[in-house]
Amino acid sequence: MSVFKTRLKQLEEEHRQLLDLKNQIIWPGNGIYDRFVHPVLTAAHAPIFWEYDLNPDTNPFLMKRFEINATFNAGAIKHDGKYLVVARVEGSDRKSFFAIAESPNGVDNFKFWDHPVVLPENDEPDVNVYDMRLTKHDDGFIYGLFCTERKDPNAKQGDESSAIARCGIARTIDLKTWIRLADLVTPSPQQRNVVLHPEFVNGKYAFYTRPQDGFIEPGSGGGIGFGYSETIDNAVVEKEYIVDQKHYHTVYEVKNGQGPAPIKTEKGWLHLAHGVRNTASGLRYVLYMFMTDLHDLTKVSCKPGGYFIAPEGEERIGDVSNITFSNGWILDDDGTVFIYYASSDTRLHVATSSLEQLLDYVTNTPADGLRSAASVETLITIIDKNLTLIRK
Ligand code: M1P
Repeated sequence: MSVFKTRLKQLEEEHRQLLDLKNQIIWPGNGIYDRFVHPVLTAAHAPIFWEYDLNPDTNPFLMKRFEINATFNAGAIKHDGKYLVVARVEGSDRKSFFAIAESPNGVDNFKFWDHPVVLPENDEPDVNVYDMRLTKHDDGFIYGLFCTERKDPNAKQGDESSAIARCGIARTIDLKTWIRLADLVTPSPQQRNVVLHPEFVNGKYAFYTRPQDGFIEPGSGGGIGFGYSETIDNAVVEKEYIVDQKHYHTVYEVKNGQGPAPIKTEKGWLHLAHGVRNTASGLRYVLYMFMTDLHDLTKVSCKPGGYFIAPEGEERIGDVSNITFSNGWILDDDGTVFIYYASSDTRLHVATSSLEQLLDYVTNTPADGLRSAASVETLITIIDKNLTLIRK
């Protein structure tokens, strides 16, 4: 057998084994959610026919012709009984694009659809697109809001890294054909992590935003904002109300951002977000949760202190290390919640929980007391209650 055929056979066998791999819960967990042994999506999940030219005449060495570097930050939705993620797929050229992978159960056997998403461009072409949040809106469409990045036209000569981030908007019915709408207009010079609220609010479209002064540095921005637009076709948010601010000496000290669209519950809207702080080894991204009032979407009604998910073990290492990021979750009919989170801008994982557990977590976990002494006080309350119970 030729080297070409031998290698191809081996590649196909390894790929098949990866896609067939069953995932297992890591016990005993923390009672809030379960982590799983294997990531659900990695660069190695990319179909062989994406990366290689499979014609021995034009590719006798069976070389990769289009290398996939990473698959991470994915929007998520249950559609036609399948668990779908719209992953940020990044090639070795650093460009990201979107591709859908589906699983029969939400925790393993994710398989990419044959083709990536063909996202129409508008008049000002995107240089890079990433981090799509999916929202099934009351108006009947599924929306994908994502970051569109373009070079800063005012960058000084020689500055090849300054960029402008805006919120791109596309909509679909079947997740196959996408219609591109105008980018969202807001008062902030930079926007990432923009999410469409699933319901009309007083007849208007409502958006979670993240105002920011610079591409990386939030400056006077940071914080999860909220605003309204009369239309979605040429959406304009004239005023951003800050719902959840960055705060000194917390896990969201430098900046934060809404994760997926919030989930409506009897007690309020359940939110998953990421918080960022700076350390000697760079920015650290963790996930945290909070709840907003059913009748006042700008009012935080509950907020546990600290992080919900932080990078652990191999999750800590990747292209941009020490990062957990989530922009997709699925609430299933039986109350199971599938939380898709990426680690270190490299791979995608799932954690499973239930609405009941998440509501318990959000409403009963002590808030951040914002001082060491307050943390000690909280801890002593827990210890003393437990000691009374144990020694009874
Ligand atoms: O590299 C970490 C994350 O950085 C950005 O998030 P934020 O806008 O909150 O800083 C995004 O580029 C995100 O994709 C990335 O995971």
